[in-house]
Order: sequence, then C-alpha cells, then structure tokens
Amino acid sequence: MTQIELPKYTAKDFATDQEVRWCPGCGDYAILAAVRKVLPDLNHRKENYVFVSGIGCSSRFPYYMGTYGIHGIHGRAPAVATGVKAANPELDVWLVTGDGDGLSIGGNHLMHMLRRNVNIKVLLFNNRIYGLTKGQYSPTSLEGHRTKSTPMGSIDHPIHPISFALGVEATFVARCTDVNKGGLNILGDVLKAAANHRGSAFVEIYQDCNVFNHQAFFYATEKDTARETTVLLEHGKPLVFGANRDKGVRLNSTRLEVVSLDKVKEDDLLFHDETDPALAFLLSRMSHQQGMPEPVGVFHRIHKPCYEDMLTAQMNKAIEQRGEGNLEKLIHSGSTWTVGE
Ligand SMILES: Cc1ncc(C[n+]2csc(CCOP(=O)(O)OP(=O)(O)O)c2C)c(N)n1
Ligand code: SF4
Repeated sequence: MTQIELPKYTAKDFATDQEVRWCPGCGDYAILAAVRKVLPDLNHRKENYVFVSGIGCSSRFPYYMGTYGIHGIHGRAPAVATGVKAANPELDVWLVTGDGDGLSIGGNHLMHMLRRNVNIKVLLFNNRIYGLTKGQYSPTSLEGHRTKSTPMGSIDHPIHPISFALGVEATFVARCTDVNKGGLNILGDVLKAAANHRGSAFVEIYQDCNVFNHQAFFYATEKDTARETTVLLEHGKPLVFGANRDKGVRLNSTRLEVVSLDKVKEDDLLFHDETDPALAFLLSRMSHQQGMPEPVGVFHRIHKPCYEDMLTAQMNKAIEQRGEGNLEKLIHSGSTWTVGE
C-alpha cells in the first residue's frame, strides 16, 4: 500500500478568514496562537480535527481555527463532543469551554465525559468571570469578589477546577497560564502532552479577561512574581521554586508546606508523581491566597481504556453475535401500542 505523506503544516494553515471578535488584550489570543502553533507539530491530518465549544467568549474558538468545528449550546459541548468521537473515533476532538460554560451549566456534562475517559482534549479557559454576558460572577470567582451580580461580594465557595477533574477521575489533568512573563511559558508543552494522551485530557488555563476581571492571575504570569507564586510540576523531580530557586514544597504529615532550601535539603522535598491521584489532589489545593505557590504543569496522568474503544468493541461483538442491526425492525419489535383518538 502506498503511504501518502502528510503536508508540513504551519500555524498559518490553522488560521481562518474570520474576524476575531475578542476584546483587544484578551488572554484568549495567546491561547489561540499557541494551539495553532502546536497542531502542526503533532503530525495529524488537518481534516481530522474538530473543535467543539459551548457558549461564551472562549467558546468562539472554533470560528478561529482552520479545522472543522461546532459552536454548540451553553454547557453542552461535552455531549456534542462525545457524540462526534463516538460516531467517528478517528477524529481528533478538542473541546473549548469557559469556567461558566464548563463548570456552571455544563458541570454535569463535563463530569460524565471526563469519568468515561472519552479521548477528547478539554481546554478550560478560567477567567473567574462570565465574560460574554458582561461580568457576572462565575463558579470560580473568589469569595468576596464584587461583580454586577454580586454587588456586596460573592458568598459562594469557588470550585477548584483541578480538584473537580481529579474528583471525577480524569486520566490527564494539567494547568498552565495564557502568557508567562516570568520565563515559565509551558502552554505549548502542556497542549502537546494533552494531545498525546489517549483519554480525556483536562487542561485548566488561567486566562486574563482584561475587561471584566483584569489581572486576576497577574501574580502567576508577571515577570516579578511568576517564579515566586507558581511551582512547575515535573514527574520524578522535587518541587523547587522561587526566582532564585531557593524554596521548595515539603510534605509534613498530610499537609504541604513551603520550606527554605537554606534549611532543608532537596532530597527531603516532595517529589512529583503524576500517577498518584491523592498527591495530585493535595497539589490542587495549593493556593496563592493562602501563601502557597500554585502548581503548573501536569498534576496527574494515568492510562485507562478509552470510552470509544470499548464502545466500538461492544458494538462489533454484538454484530458478530447477532448480525447487523435493523432500526426499522427494532422500532416495530417488542411491545408496541397504537394510540387511539
Ligand atoms: C441556556 C443559556 N443560559 C445562559 C446563557 C447566557 N450566557 C452566555 S455565555 C455565559 C457565560 C459565559 O462565561 P464563561 O463560560 O466563563 O465564558 P467567557 O465568556 O468568560 O469566556 C452565559 C451565562 C446562554 N447563552 N444560554
Ligand atoms: S469580555 Fe473578557 S473574556 Fe470576553 S473577549 Fe473581552 S476580555 Fe476576553
């Protein structure tokens, strides 16, 4: 059989002629540029990509990708994406959602897609606000956050997206930021790792909504602070951070604590193990608000069978045992009723 070589794509091949409608300065632009840049490196067929989204500023993403795409309905991208993948497992399905779309109205759908381990890459743009509808609070808004819908400050306890994904058994869970001026720009690497994972890959991306929640993540992205407030997770390596790499994270009984490398040896720090879900959960609770560096990189990665593989296997088995199905016959089989006047 003759092998047809794939053309060498560039980021430009994944652009479109659509006018981008995000506000100037929005963090979404950096994420779009990173995704367009990463896809050519994956060496997959361009016509196999499908970007599925819900509703929100972030969910406009499929218009701006030179791939197939579906701009779905609010919160229902996981259902649409699961349908696409189940119908044609050959496709590379990516799901783009916001903290509102994915964790308010769509929380239930996202949860089931992740636990089923459907081989779909999820990019959750977390800006801790509803951007498209002009600045209401979202499930990731911090307590006390004043918005148009929480004029006296939010009294809700926010969702931690990474803890959520771990709690519903996602097999790949990662975090990164839209930009990083502190030299820790790992967005491209994380996207590649997600793309190469077979199973549901969940990536939380801290994204600046510079109109309604500007600077929400500046502590993690700016030159002066990024290295002090974030810690890079690398499998098998100790958690070291700080502009001078002079601090570390240690496990003390069941709690994590920051220690100075003047006093504690690197060997006594916590070593990251991305196969351990309990450790990943502990890491997911580290927050800047509580004086801890926030982990970026891959929290958790394990291998489990994918939903669509098992579904296809079951369907093939059923056909083998009972022959090809017939929808017409099925509808008229068993107990049927005629509804009278
Ligand atoms: C059924 C339904 N309910 C509510 C809305 C209004 N709505 C549109 S987008 C959105 C939230 C968007 O926030 P998020 O998902 O965080 O995306 P962002 O705009 O911040 O990227 C809401 C509530 C809608 N379009 N459909
Ligand atoms: S409202 Fe916020 S999230 Fe939406 S495009 Fe503007 S800056 Fe971006």
